[in-house]
Amino acid sequence: MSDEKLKYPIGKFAFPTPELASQPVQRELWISEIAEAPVKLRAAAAGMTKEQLDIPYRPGGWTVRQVLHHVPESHMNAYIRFKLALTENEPTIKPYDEGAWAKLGDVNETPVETSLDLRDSLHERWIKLLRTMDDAAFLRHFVHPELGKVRLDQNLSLYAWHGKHHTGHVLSVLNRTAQK
Ligand code: NI
Repeated sequence: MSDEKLKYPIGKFAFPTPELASQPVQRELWISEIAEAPVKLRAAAAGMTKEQLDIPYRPGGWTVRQVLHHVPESHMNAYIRFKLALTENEPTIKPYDEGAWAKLGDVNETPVETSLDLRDSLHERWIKLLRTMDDAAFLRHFVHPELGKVRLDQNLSLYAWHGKHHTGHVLSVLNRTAQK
């Protein structure tokens, strides 16, 4: 399998146009994908052995264990960005070094089950928030220091992709190790 396919199992992310992102049907699809994502990742990770959890999803990449801890870390930041954009005028958000976070001590010390549970709770709150947002709320935005203005409906699309992206990494390790 090519390194590109290992790195981007469902393809690279591209922000949708503002026109597409503002369509309620499209938004609802992304919200549904975010709602279903924790169950899908949990299913992919279920029954993985300790050895499989320590396999990198690509040469030089994170291990499955690091991926499983990364997803709620990323989505906690995303949730906070949504709340900031909903409560402040064009807040500038704080990027974080996800690679450095993945190397901090808790990632090796914490059972992956804890991060799967954390994500369940987080997505429960996040989905409740998303389902209370009206059309105008989805047009609010935050400022990312590197990306510039990011509208919430377009950001929604990013996280619908992000969940599937990392589930793809776990499935790819499962498939490769099953063949051996
Ligand atoms: Ni990620």
